[in-house]
Amino acid sequence: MSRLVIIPTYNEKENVAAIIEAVMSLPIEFHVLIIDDGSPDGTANIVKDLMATTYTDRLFIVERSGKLGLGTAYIAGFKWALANNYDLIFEMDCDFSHNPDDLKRLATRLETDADVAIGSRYGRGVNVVNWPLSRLLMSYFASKYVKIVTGMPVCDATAGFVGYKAEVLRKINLDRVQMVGYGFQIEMKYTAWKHGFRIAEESIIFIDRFAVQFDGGYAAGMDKVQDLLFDSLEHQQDPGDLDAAARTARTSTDKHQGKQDPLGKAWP
Ligand SMILES: Nc1nc2c(ncn2[C@@H]2O[C@H](COP(=O)(O)OP(=O)(O)O)[C@@H](O)[C@H]2O)c(=O)[nH]1
Ligand SMILES: [Mg+2]
Repeated sequence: MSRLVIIPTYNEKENVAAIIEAVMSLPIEFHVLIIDDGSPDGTANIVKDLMATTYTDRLFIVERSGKLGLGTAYIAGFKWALANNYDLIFEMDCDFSHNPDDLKRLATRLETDADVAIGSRYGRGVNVVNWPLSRLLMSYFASKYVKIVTGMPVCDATAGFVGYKAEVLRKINLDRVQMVGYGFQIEMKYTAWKHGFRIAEESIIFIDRFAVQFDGGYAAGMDKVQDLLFDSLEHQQDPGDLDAAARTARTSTDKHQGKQDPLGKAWP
C-alpha cells in the first residue's frame, strides 16, 4: 500500500520541517506532498532543501503562485496523488492541530474496513482544544445539522483530517467539486457516501495553534452553513446523474466566489 499525506501550507515556516519529520518517522511508510501557495515566509524553500538533502524520494511539492485557498489546494493534491498512483491519500494541516501519529489509525481503517477514514473531533464528545466557545459551537452544530439534513452517518462532517482510498477520489469527479473552505470538506464526504463508500470515524483530539477571535456571531455562521449545504446538495444529490450535474454545474469561481471563508477562515 502506498500512502501519501497532502499538507497545504501558507506561511508555515515554523512548522513545516517538524511536521514532515513527524510523518516520516512514523513506523509505517508515508510520502508527503506539500501544496504551497507562494508563502511569503519562504516555506517552500525549507521543503525544497529537505527534498534535496533528506527525503529525496518521499517528499514532494506543488507550488502555486498565490493564496488560492484550501479547497483547490486539496483538489490539486488529489489529482497529483492519482497521477502518481498512490493507494491511500490523506489530508492534514501543517500546524499540528492534527496529530501526525493519528495517521496510523486512519491508515488501518482504510486497510481494513473503510474507504474514507475521518479524524473526528466529535466522535466521542467534543475533543477540541484552544477554540473559543463560539467557534466550537458553530462547528459542532454545523456537523449536527449536516447529519440531520443529509442522513449521512458522520459526526464531524467538516473535518479536515481525512484519509481516502484512491478509488474514492477516482470516482468523485474532482473537477465538479463546487465548494471551497469547510463546505469543501462536507461535499467530499457527502459525495463519497452517496456513491456508497464506507465512512469510518476515528476519534482524535484537535488542538488549535492558538485561540482565534471569532466575531461573526453564531446565527450568521449557521446561515452560511445552510447556504453552502443546500448549494452542495443541489449538485451532488444524484451521483448517478453526474453528467446532468455537469451540464448545470457552475465553476467554483463564479457562483461560490467569496463564500469560501465567510468569516475569514476555512472553518468550522
Ligand atoms: N496551500 C494553501 N494552504 C493554506 C491556505 N490557507 C491555509 N492553508 C493551510 O491550511 C492548513 C489549515 O489552515 P489554518 O490557518 O490552520 O486553518 P484553521 O485551522 O481552520 O484555522 C494549514 O496547514 C495552513 O498552512 C491556502 O490558501 N493555500
Ligand atoms: Mg489550524
